[in-house]
Amino acid sequence: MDVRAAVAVQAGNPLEIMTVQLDGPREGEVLVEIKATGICHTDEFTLSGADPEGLFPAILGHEGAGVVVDVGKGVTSVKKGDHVIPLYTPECRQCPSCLSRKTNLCTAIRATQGQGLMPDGTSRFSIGKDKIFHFIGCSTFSNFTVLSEIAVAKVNPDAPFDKICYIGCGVTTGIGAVINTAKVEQGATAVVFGLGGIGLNVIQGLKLAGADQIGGADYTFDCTGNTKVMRQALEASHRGWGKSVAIGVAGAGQEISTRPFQLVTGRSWMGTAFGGARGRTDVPKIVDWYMDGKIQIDPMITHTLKLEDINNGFDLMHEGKSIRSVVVY
Ligand code: 022
Ligand code: ZN
Repeated sequence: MDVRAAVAVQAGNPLEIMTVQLDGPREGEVLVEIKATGICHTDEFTLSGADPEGLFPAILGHEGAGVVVDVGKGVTSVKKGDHVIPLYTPECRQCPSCLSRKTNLCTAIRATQGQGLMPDGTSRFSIGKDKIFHFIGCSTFSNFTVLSEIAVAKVNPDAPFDKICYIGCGVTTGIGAVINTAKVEQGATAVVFGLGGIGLNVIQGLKLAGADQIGGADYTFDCTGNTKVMRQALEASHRGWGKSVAIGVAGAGQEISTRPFQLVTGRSWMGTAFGGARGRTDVPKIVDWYMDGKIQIDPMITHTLKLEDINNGFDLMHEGKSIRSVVVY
């Protein structure tokens, strides 16, 4: 079928809005009509060419929400009409990582996902004879995309797509880092470095966790991806028990450092991907928290754009003028 997509043709160039071909879902896959997608710094990082694993041409985007319109053979967990959020961290519930209960980093389709391909080693997107790569198993900068069944979370159908798409990355990453990774307790104090689309969600996670004061330092969170800030965050955490969580994605080949003294005096340095959230289990709960008014999303969505204007969303991010831009199809 023909679909409309913003294609990352070449590193460093703006996205090109075009019609591309999408094959239907194969075994274990679902076809999803994407209704809205956020624009995240990780899309920008890949588009810029700074990510050595970035593949081109590709359809970027990983913060989406939409409706299942077709399912491949053997798909049982979702059906046509279900509302879903794509997951760049899937949850198969069968691999050693999922069974360990100690990590959210499912390995079931990790290898092909990193190669921009579906689990059978092929791409569903093409222009004529040329294949276009998928991006971290999502490719939400297209009005339709094919996803692995284990990489979709079925969510409350009453929830608005243009808000809950943000739960596909920033909201879950920020709140999850507090609840799942740091395990912040009532009355704790915390410092958050970097108050963008993720840092603000760390703050609302801290509120949920009952943190006493966002300004002390039992827990610190880096939401910048800057390795100097990561060091400051560790060293700003409390002697004896401080925990510092790296959330920001640093450039390829960068290293972090501190004096071992900082660690032997009881500080812990940790990191998190997708807030330690188990996608199919935790994402629907976060959507319900939003619908129940337990968390906020609307005030952080500063701009809403059409697909044709997606490059303006990247400009707003560069200029520091947006927290989140959302493309509505
Ligand atoms: C997305 N991220 C941050 C903001 N938007 C983000 C954060 C962390 C990762 C990916 C994206 C991440 C951390 C650790 C890993 N990834 C490796 C996980 C693993 O090896 O199992 C990561 C993920 C997916 C991909 C690459 C790196 C990919 O599909 N290419 C989760
Ligand atoms: Zn993201």
